[in-house]
Amino acid sequence: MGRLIIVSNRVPSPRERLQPAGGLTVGLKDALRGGESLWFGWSGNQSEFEGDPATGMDEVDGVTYATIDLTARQHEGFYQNFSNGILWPLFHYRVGLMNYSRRDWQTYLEVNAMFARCLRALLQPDDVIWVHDYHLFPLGQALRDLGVTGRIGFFLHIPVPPWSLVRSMPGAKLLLEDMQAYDLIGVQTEEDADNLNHAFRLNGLTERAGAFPIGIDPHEFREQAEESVRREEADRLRASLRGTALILGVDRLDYSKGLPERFRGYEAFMARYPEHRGKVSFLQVAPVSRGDVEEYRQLRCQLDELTGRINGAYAEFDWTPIRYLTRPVARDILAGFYRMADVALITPLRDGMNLVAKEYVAAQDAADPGVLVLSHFAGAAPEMDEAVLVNPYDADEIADALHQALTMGLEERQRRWSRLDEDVRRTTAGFWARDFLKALDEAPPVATPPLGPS
Ligand code: ADQ
Repeated sequence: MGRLIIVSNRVPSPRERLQPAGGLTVGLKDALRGGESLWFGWSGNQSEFEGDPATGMDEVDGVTYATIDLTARQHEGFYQNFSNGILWPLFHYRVGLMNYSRRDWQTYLEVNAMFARCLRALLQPDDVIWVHDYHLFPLGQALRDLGVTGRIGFFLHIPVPPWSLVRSMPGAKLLLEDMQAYDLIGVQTEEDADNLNHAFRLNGLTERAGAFPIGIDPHEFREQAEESVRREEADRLRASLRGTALILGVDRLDYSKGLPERFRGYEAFMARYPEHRGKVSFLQVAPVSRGDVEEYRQLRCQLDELTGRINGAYAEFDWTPIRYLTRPVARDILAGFYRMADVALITPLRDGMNLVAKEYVAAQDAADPGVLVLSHFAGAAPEMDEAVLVNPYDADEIADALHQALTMGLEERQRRWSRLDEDVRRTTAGFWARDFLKALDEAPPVATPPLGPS
């Protein structure tokens, strides 16, 4: 078995590698630990050097980290504008927020080709390559163009809309064709796989997508939550609640997460269920991400206004309906907050998976579990139908769901939670990575290695 090569836009920095990990890092931990492995991607730094950058290498716990810098121009065109300003909204079904420019498309292709050249120089013949996410759709083809014939897999962490929507991006067909270079393409849900395979079919290409829902490390997260609920921060939060029920939302500040709609849902809850006023507290933690993109600035203004309006209308001199934080809270502290929360309110308009939903379940106390209120449009929803599922666009439905969750008896909470927990414990991050890599190994190969000397 050759080395496992992980490629993602960002490689965790030496500091990030020491912190409790979320998302991709957790998912890959098992896979990276298995044998010799290398993780390649952008360092997070900018340099002014135009031309192929030098690759920085270091090794931690048997994993080699290989990183390159981007220039300010590449960072803007490839990362900010094309990946976050075009692909992100488009794949979250928000064509109207897509700011397409042909120049950014060129920079996107240029950076992918550069990634391929820098990575090619590090490769050995029997390496297995696993490329992650929308920043790197064309990377597989760029590697094939340089003569790489080994296994290359791709995993997309975000949703896949139908082709009729994706095709509104100029160049979409080229991306689809480039994706044929991958031996296997993993997406989060059956719906995503159907949409992508249908797009391939409509364009006369081969279907290569399969559903591989990502998970968490529930054992580690539960331990973290049990430990963290005894920490000083949890004590302070508990004291400040003064017996009110805690509704918790945790997201990156992103328009895909449905935050204004969620706040309006809470506002409807305050209006229509006055008996809960003064008896609940809604804590929303939403650290600013991508703060330099215009749509994200607008979202922040909108949330500032909504919070002010709702608090202004319903607060008492000794009670505040919404506590809204745009500063980050460390994951190990949040784990304790999850355990304390009576309700998790997770209502994305679209989400590839949403690992916060799974972390909330893992953090619960079996003797007195909280209730998960989850959007139908999170990738996690098809697996988590014991949650109280809501349409995030319907403020009244959110209000009803909050009332249902807060008045739910212990027996029903335990019944729903234990089914959710079973699923979270079965489909772990380690399982996800192993399952994908096994399927990649077994997929019909796209490229055949040249015959060696006879
Ligand atoms: P994200 O959009 O970042 O990820 P999500 O899956 O909810 O969304 O979170 C990933 C990780 O970040 C989790 O471990 C979570 O705890 C952490 N996180 C989220 N908000 C946080 C906050 N406010 N403070 C601290 N930590 C926070 C993308 C896709 C998702 C997909 C993941 C993994 O958008 O749909 O589930 O990748 O594939």
